[in-house]
Amino acid sequence: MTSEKHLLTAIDGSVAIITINRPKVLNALNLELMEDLAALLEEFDADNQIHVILLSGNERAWAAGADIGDMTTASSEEMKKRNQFAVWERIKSIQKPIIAAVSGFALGGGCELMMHCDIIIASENAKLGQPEINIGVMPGAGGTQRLTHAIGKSLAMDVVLSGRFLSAKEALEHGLISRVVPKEHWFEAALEVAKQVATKGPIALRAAKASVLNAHEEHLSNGLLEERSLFYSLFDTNDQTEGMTAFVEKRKPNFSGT
Ligand code: CO8
Repeated sequence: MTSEKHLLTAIDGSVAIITINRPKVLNALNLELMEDLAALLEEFDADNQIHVILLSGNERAWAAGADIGDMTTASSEEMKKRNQFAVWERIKSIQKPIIAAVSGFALGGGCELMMHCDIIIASENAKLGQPEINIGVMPGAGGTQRLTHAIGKSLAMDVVLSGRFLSAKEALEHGLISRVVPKEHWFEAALEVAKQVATKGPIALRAAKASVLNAHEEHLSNGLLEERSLFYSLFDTNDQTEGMTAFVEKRKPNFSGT
């Protein structure tokens, strides 16, 4: 399997477990990882022995976002050519339930990936947010849409515009995540939920997932396209280059508004 390095897999009964494994960069999501993740999800989606997929990170990070180093000098045209969102569409199309086991940081693209999952089990230490604004851009993989849908306009604006992180407790209170579990056994608790869901009828599981998603997908499409277009446009600004370069150089950005 091409994904051995940055994605680990295991099978527990009818639960497939995928672990994001780039701990040195807090599981930052580069394109290669995302391609392999989509391929693995599709593989498990087509496997009759698998009923539920559990997607996990490590204790310190679920995923701290898209890999900033990959985008620092990219122009809007280059970003469009990369067509990175095709892979997110594939993840969106997975029919079996995906359960997220989240500990530590779930930020930016990491938070967006988390929101593509169907049940989100978070450790009490989880820190969730869309801090793209700190590096001169905005969410691009559905963050402004799914977050707003989940927690409402006022708090979503706060999170997206201030870049602040939500605690697991706050996220639970506002409906972003499904359950908060003790940090000592966050993974086991999520696996337990996955195993329990996996005992249900697989056909009914797929139908129920599709139906719940239908409750808001209809309104999602236009919002996602508009978000993507705005996200791309920011890659023609000096503030994007400065914001991302500052992160890589470990200094505060000096935004010029150009
Ligand atoms: N990309 C690349 N490297 C990262 C990222 C990232 N997103 N996050 C952390 N790292 C690296 C750090 O550079 C550092 O590397 P090194 O040890 O080589 O210096 C290592 O991970 C550990 O990080 P820190 O030393 O910064 O750890 P701290 O505990 O001090 O801070 C934080 C943890 C707060 C999570 C901090 O690392 C941080 O702010 N990270 C960036 C968070 C962020 O801005 N995420 C959004 C990224 S942009 C995005 O996701 C856009 C998505 C658009 C859709 C996808 C389409 C492409």
